[in-house]
Amino acid sequence: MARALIVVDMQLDFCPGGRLAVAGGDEIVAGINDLMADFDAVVLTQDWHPRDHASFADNHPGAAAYSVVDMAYGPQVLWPAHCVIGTEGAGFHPALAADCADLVIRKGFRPQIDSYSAFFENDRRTSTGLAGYLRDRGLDELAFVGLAQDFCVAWSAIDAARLGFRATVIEDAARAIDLDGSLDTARAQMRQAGVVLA
Ligand code: VGL
Ligand code: ZN
Repeated sequence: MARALIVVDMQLDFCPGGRLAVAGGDEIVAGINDLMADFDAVVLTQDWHPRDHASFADNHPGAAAYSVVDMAYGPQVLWPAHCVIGTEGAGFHPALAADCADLVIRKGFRPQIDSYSAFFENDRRTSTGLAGYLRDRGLDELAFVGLAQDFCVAWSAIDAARLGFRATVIEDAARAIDLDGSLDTARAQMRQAGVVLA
């Protein structure tokens, strides 16, 4: 039984002052750093979008940020442009102990598909390769922290549970966007999928 800490999207654009800021996003950095020592492995995810990414409202003339459109793979929230490849906002929060990570997994780099989950892109089929990495290393118990609890953290934890990993979300070390009750919905869906909320 080996345990991995999966640190989701602790990037400047998701912290106060960033382009898709999550309230209190920077408050959890120190706690996440402290948690790292308790795990056999640390994986960071990094939201990593080309400028022409289909999840950006800017790339849909006339569409408002936070509206929902139908993509080939289903409904997609349109976000303000964020985590553009190579920009400062796509970088990790400078206080995050990113040097302690064994693996950094980037997601959302295909222009036409968003990727909330650390395991699958939003078409639910295109794999990021993370499950194979974890299985090869015998990491079967996963704890999720980071941003945002109701999107990337939740989708990652639900996929983990469905893939047969033991999945926990450490809620003290996560913060949510909370769009139209999305945090309550995500918490219910996580419980339903067998994710432990700690
Ligand atoms: C996220 C929206 C768009 C997240 C990423 O990290 O939760 N949310 N891209
Ligand atoms: Zn994104």
